[in-house]
Amino acid sequence: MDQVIEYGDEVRAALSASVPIVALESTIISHGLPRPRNAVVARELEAIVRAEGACPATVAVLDGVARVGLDAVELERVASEPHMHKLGRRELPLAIAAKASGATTVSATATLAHRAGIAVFSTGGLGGVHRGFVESFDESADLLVLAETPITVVAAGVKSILDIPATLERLETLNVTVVGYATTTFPGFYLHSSNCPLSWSLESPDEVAAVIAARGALGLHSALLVANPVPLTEQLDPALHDKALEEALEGARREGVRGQQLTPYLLAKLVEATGGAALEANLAAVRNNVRLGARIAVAAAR
Ligand code: PSU
Ligand code: MN
Repeated sequence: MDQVIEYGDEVRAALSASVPIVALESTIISHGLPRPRNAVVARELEAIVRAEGACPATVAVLDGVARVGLDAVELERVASEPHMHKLGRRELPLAIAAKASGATTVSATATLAHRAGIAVFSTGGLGGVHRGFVESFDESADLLVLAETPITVVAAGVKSILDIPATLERLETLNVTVVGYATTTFPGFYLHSSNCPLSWSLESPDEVAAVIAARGALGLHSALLVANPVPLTEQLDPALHDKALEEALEGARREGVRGQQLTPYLLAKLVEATGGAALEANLAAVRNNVRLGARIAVAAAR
């Protein structure tokens, strides 16, 4: 097995027994969700995968070791250690060489999961093109990594703090295959729909598995993004969403927040400005994605 990656016991057993595996990112745990709820959520997400007959593989770097599959103590470290780095793919060699610890974003998680031979990865919402891109040039590294990593990512679209139409254009340019799951519009993360139309839609894990097989047969190197909307009954109230987002963006401008801090800042502000409702919608979206990811992994393994 891979020298640079250490596997958790459950993942090692699943790999050798060909049990379907779902990779889970850790930045959402360390930087995206408030403590101590984040530790509870981390365990809950793993339990959802197991309940569907698949094996969870939460990914992080601990003391310079890239880990695919964390035990209970390691998962707790990711949730509670104060100085976890936020690691995109480009930061992986730095963290490993410095024997540092950090949570992996979508770009780093997709990289390590693919290297570990894991086909499916569930998260909340992808990074993408930030509003005001023409001045800041802030576009998440998630997009470019998906362009060159043949993995299937289940996400509730991209975070609504972003410029969604611009992100969809970039996904097209980068040849990332995008398909709606039981929807004909791109999801809006906290919202069921962003109102941006999608050309393609699938209705079942078996249909997604058929697309994964076709992608493999073609030898494509780009990801498949399964855009899975938060259920309508669990979405954030759209009017509240728009108002809170306006406030959060204004706060970031005023305080000059940028770079790696921007996404965690905006997510936290939204939770604050909605009295916690944004957190509940975020969690509903993530749970929904983790469940679908497990069902897709099971279907793809058949
Ligand atoms: N989705 C969430 N919460 C998060 C993130 C996504 O619900 O915290 C994280 C992911 O790890 C994603 C990262 O890869 O934010 C993107 O950060 P940036 O925009 O700095 O690239
Ligand atoms: Mn950025």
